Amino acid sequence: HPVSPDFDYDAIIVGAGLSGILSLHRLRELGMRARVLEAGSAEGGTWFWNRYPGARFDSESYSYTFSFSQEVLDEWDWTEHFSPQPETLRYINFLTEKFDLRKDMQFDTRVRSARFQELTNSWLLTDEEDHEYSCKYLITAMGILNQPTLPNIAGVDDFVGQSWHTSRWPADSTALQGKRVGIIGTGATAIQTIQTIAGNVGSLTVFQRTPNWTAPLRNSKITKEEMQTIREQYPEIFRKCLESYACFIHVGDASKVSSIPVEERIAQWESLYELPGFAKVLSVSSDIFTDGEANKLYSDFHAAKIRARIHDPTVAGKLIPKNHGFGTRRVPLESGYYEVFNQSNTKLVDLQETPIECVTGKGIRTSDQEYELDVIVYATGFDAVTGSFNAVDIRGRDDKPLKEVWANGIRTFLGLTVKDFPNMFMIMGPHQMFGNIPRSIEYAVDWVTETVRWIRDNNVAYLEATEKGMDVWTEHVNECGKGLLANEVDSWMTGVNKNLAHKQKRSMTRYNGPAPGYRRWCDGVKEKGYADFNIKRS
Ligand code: NA7
Repeated sequence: HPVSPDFDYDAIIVGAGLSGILSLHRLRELGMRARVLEAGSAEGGTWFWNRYPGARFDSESYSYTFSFSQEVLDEWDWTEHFSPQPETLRYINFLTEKFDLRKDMQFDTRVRSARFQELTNSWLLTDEEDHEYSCKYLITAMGILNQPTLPNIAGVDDFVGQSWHTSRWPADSTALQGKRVGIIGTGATAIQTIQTIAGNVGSLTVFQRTPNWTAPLRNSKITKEEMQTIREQYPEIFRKCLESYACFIHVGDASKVSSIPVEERIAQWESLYELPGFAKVLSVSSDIFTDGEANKLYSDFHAAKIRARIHDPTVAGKLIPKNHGFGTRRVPLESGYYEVFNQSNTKLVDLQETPIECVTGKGIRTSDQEYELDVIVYATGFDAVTGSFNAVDIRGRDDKPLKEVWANGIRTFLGLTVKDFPNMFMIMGPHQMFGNIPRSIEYAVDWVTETVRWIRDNNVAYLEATEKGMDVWTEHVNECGKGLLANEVDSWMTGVNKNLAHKQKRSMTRYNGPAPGYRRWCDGVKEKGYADFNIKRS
């Protein structure tokens, strides 16, 4: 029974990644007519677009899996502790088929605008081919890293060889064989790419502006028997994730670095270093995230690990970060990354010593020489978090652009809603808990679904955040971020992208408090009958 017979759909969901898939499934359970509009030619979102060699989870597959369906948990087998992209995409295809979601998904449809219609309290969307779609609820499920950015370097278009951004990797996997390849960037994406392609290319030149801290992933296969054991542990895994600060399975440690005798501390760090996944980031004394001295000690420990793996001490020195401590940017995990720099076909170009001047027809020119290349790979990151919103002309009440509302800093209520944008709900919007993303998606989708159900069952036309709600929440988000060393460092997580003129200053893009606290606050808003919202009765 459609609730909004005057509109094309009850709800439109923008994006067919994990957020969009779950939103569609949940809204259909409510009996709603929902439609997913997706720019890509199939479902998958981040895992559809990012097909670069070596793309994989840095979190345990079984902690990143959706927990909402016992049947899926029973039927789906993960084959690696840290799933590679093709397997994750197959998992998403499996979900889509299992719940017969594709019939309500429209691919190759890039949404150009979404405008709130005050007369009818509805949303009107247009795509790039000028088709229009009307709906009562607008659900944004566009992902936090979906607008790739190329470097703001002169000559990018002059290069005569092949070049691409990592999130637009060509289908031909032999493209790099024997070629002279240059890669710009040393973020999580570059690290996975570099360690995977270095053995196949003719030569590899890595252009590094800022080195990153990275440590061993320690991936391995999951046997059928092991998967059975994991399956039995699912309730425990999800409980641990729910109780932890950022929804990961790794248990945090509230001790202070300085409170542990040196020998004991080193022994603890050595054993964490041997563990798979983020244990070495999340299970260490948590004051490494807030106390510069504690952080320095732990950073020195990792610097020694890096030095021990690189033959040439000068190269090792360049690979060790100097201006930010371990864990103050997203720590990528690696499998043989440092050893690549011991290979004779690999060269590290330190752009702090010799900055790039331009891309030329033949390759890349730095301040001291020109590197001739056949292929340039841009692992240069994304216009993160707000980029996906800015790519669509979203306008609320009085035709007010969302861009304008956020021009002087992001403001939201719960990271889920914005004043003047009635019935617009954001899955993984700014100011939301990111951490272990699928856990955060499941919470946000459930909150939004229950809210939409409440709107329907109470004959409400719309819910809209209030000015006060946005003030209180934005202030809370800012408070939670105080004292974290990560917020004193430029990164996509602090809203900085040096390739974009408007993203040179740090901003609070994400919720930095504990996930259980985030959920308590959002649950409280529901329990109070949404009294913190402006409610318009039908
Ligand atoms: P990131 O983490 O934003 O990394 C982008 C990298 O590209 C980073 O090393 C940048 O150096 C470098 N970069 C960007 N522009 C330039 C220019 N103009 N010149 C030289 N170097 C440049 O993106 P990723 O795709 O690696 O990872 C994104 C997230 O995906 C990651 O955190 C995981 O959560 C998954 P900089 O540090 O800015 O000096």
